Amino acid sequence: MSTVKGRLRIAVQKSGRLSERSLDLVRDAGLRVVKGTNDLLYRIENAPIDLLRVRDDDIPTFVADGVCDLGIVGENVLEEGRNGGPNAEVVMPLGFGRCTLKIAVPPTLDYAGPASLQGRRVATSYPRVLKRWLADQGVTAEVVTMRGAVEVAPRLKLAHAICDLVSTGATLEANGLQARETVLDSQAVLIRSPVAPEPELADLLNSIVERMAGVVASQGAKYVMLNAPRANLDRITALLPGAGAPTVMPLSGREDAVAVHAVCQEAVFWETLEKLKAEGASAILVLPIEKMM
Ligand code: PRT
Ligand code: ZN
Repeated sequence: MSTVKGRLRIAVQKSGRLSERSLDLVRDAGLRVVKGTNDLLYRIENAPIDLLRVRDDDIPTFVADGVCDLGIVGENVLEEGRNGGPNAEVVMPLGFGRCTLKIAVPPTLDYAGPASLQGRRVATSYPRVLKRWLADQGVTAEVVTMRGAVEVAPRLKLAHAICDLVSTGATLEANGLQARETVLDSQAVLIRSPVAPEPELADLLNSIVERMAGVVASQGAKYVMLNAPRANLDRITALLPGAGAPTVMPLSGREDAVAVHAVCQEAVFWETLEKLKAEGASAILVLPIEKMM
């Protein structure tokens, strides 16, 4: 596959856990996605960009080789793809697709730390990441590579332990396995090719990256407006989570109170509102933020 002249390419997972959220991010960055005749390629209607829809395992290589300019993939897949060749650069974490690569063992294995894996067999779909971790721990174990259904390996006596992705932990529990070590914390990341795009496309590429950064930054962020008694202003602004310098404005006809507007970078919970009220804040409004730059 080679690059198409005059068009940028973004690699996204075709179908799987990251597909929906990846498309949402592309759309939220203002790109209008139209399905092509070909399932592999979606076109962007309002910019010279194509979305290449592939298996997630292929995304790091496509981006590293410059076949795609950007890609959205799990850190776990990116780390597994590292092979000493050219690498895609991580632009930023995207806040979705969170999971943890963990070592899990059946209760029959007496586990007292990584040394308990010495000389044992460990099944995984992430052999490279696991081998690096075992080496860091100074443990020699046999790594059994499985494409899927890793969690059944101990029951089938294929392995003594597993190293697999966990999100809720339900799969481990259903298979009677206990998580013992964290090998890697992962989430979806935006990656960028080390190969520069055609010069005419460089500005477009940077603007897409910037817009995506804006979308990610505004996720979970809220705009908070409230009225505060002057006397408690410091205590009230201290309660606003992740707010930089809030805007403080006079309220007409009221000497004792001011209006406070703030962008809160973190979630605003009911508990926070209750504490604000207890400090005398009133007319509290919490609004979603659509875009931020
Ligand atoms: O077809 P393609 O190769 O593109 O997809 P895939 O089957 O390789 O991957 P997919 O779609 O299952 O996952 C894509 C990415 O989502 C992964 O690479 C991770 O970055 C991320 N992700 C987040 C997860 C999970 N959460 C997750 N829970 N990927 C897999 N799982 C599996 C895990 O392997 C285990 O079997 O879910 C099970 C455990 O889930 P819990 O909730 O029971 O703990
Ligand atoms: Zn995959």
